[in-house]
Amino acid sequence: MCGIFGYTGKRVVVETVLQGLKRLEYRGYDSAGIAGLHGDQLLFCKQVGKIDTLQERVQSEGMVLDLAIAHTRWATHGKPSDVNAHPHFDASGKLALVHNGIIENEAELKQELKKKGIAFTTDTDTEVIAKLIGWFYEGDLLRALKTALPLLKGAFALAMIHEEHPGKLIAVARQSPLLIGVGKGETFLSSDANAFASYTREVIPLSEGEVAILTASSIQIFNASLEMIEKERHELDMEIAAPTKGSFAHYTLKEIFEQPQAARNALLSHCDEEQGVAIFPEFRVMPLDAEFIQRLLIIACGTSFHAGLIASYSIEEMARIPVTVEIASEFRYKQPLILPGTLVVAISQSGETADTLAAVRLVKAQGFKVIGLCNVQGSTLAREADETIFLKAGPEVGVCSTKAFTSQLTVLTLLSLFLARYREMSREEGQRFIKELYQLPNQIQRILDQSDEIERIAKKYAHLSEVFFIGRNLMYPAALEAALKLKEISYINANAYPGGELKHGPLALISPESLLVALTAHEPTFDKIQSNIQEVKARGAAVLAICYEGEKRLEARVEDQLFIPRTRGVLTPILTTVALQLFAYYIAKERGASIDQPRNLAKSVSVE
Ligand code: F1P
Repeated sequence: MCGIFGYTGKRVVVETVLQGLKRLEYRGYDSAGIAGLHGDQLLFCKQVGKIDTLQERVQSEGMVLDLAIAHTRWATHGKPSDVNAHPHFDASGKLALVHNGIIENEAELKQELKKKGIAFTTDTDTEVIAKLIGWFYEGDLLRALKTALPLLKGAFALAMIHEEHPGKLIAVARQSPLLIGVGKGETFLSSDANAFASYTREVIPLSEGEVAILTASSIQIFNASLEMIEKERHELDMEIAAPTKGSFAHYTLKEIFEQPQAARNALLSHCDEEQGVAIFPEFRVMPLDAEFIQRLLIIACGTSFHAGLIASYSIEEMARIPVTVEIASEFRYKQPLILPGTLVVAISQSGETADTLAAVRLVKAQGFKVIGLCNVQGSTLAREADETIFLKAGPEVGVCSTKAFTSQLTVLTLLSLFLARYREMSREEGQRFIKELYQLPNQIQRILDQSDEIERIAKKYAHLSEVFFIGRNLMYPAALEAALKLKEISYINANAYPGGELKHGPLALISPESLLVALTAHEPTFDKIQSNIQEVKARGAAVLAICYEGEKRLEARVEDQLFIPRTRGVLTPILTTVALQLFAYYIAKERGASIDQPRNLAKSVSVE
């Protein structure tokens, strides 16, 4: 997490840097800070809170800089506070540094430095880096880095400036994203190319311990051994329209309402209606040799993991291919056994989730090819995967994933169709499937049209402190996602269980103060989930059932019902999710929560 932005060039530096930083606020928003050089003077400003507050202060102080680095923080070491906000400084106060990542051996290093008489003023691991580089500095920054960097354990990206090196931005990246934007007479540095894409399209990503020394008109890059190297420039082909909320109260609500279009975009150019098959024209080199695929391994975290879980049901049901879904942060530490014939799919909205990327590297090191499923062009996953399918959902700003999730499901359903057609599914069945897929955008719209009713029900339950979700079959992972959404944005303790598991423990928690949300729109397990509802009702809890339109069997048995259009089983999680996203949104709104930027979270989880 954390966002880094740097700039040197002819624009108004403070404004340019803060504008860039704002586009990185999704990476964390506990505190923000800026440091720069004015002549040979190092100036800085940092404080707890969001970038707007920093901007007001910087403007009121009339800060003017020749070049600058800036940071938006998601706290790892040390609580969010003015003192822990970046930049941090070496002992001389001449070096200012901002950091994204975690230094795993910060305690040992701090100890060592303290023994040498260096005093620390913050609780951060970042201050250790600054003090360490400062300790080795004798006038040559590169030389100091050569000694200091090998002592740091962990993944990190750094940007720094030094009073004795005017005109220079120094950048370092080891397994954390940091990209140089090459302009005409100006140079940018950012954790995400999107933040400078409106100024320049030419990009050099740093990686594997590389160091860069940047001026407005020159770029020098060194490998981890600090030998000068040449790096290729890439041309960005991402859209650059800055996202706005439009008439919506929150980005999250806007993004929920963008789902019909996002589904259309995900389907676009992926269906051959004539052949009743899905196609993936974006693959550059790797043919998807469906005949040879014997099993799938899906790797992801958070909401993307839930998308993978749901897909495992649809792929197994439709294509009869076994699928394993792994949480990347667990997978990478378990010495995984990957069998020949495995197609690996890594899912990540941001393409920057550190654990997912580490899992991808592990899989590739074992000689397997990886397909990335991601929303952000130019992201690390897009660069490192052998092939990438882009969701084309448009930028997702709200920290909780909404439209990207349903787009992931849509694309994964296409993958299920693709694999199924190479197995048993007939062309006619494939054609029927595509017809149903094409109805998705309108069906999603029909749920959005019920937002007033969903808000009414949400208000009724907004005071609760605990909510249970149940589902069976692929509605179980859909329940997991619904519970995650509610807890992320409303801070209600929400948990999801497979319907059959209630009796194995969770029923003990049910009381007349509980709400059970039952995901019932799955015909094969309807009777069973109905029995689960009865068991919960017998303990006095209220029940909200998510049902197919026209469902009468539950009318007299539950307090509330929300209806979704009837569709094929494997597509139902998408529709159920949209209804429950709105439910979570309106509960959070009623509780006055910070919906777009929930406490303690960030959009891109770039630390392990
Ligand atoms: C995974 C994820 C998101 C979640 C939040 C934190 O990110 O858990 O699902 O909404 O933003 O990160 P990604 O790998 O899909 O980008």
